[in-house]
Amino acid sequence: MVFAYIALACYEREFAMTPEEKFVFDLEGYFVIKDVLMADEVAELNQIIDKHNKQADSHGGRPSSWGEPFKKLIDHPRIFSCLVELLGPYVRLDHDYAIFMDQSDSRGGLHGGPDVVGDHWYKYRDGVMRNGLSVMAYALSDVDVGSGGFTCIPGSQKTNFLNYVPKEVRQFKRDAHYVVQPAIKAGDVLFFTEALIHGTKPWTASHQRRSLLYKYSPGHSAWNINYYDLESYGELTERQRRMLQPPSIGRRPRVDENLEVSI
Ligand SMILES: O=C(O)CCC(=O)C(=O)O
Repeated sequence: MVFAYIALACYEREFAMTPEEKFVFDLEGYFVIKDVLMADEVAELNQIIDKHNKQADSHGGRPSSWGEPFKKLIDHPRIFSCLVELLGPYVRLDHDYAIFMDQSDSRGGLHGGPDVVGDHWYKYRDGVMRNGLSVMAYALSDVDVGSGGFTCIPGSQKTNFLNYVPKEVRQFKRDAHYVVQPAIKAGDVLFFTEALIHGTKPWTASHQRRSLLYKYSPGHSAWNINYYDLESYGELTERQRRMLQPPSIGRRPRVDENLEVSI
């Protein structure tokens, strides 16, 4: 087990954020991590959703509790180093839900932004980036430019004029050059800070949009009022156990070290 952890740590180090990814995230407030899931893994998740008729949003409960392949996404090796880099070594999973959209479905307009609620923030100091509530959104179907879905104002995590975004732009009634709807492939993960102004453009593609949103907070804070019931998850790794803890400062173990368990 100790060896397994050392091997995992070495493997994950390979996925540390590159200087270019850090540059892009600091500049734009989001970035796409390519090919986190292979085609067969995406297919497996979609099959479970179809077979068990899993529902989105609050009707469907938490995807992290939909079975082992979904539980693995909490701290998938490809995203883990980014989480520690951007939310710190006490990062916790705050809540998770799915968004499924069929053609013509719409949801809310642009929202979020720096300091809108206490938990939406982005800070940089001395080479270190930190965020409040932030999202790893796993795409389970392709999103082309123009299909709709996740939309944002790149760089707005640092805006000083949050309330100056016109209402008609926020509601997608008028296009603006500074509003972007990025393309994402099934298996990619889009990371964004909730300090970014973002929202959901109506879905125009004929296939269903499927996105799993795993939302993380620094260890000392919470956005959601409901904490995870660890007992309902069956077997968890020590790292997952730490990441599902309710928020605290005192007696909080780091998620990235001293994970050895007896052999
Ligand atoms: O992925 C999306 O459609 C946007 C999600 C969103 O608005 C949010 O996480 O607050």
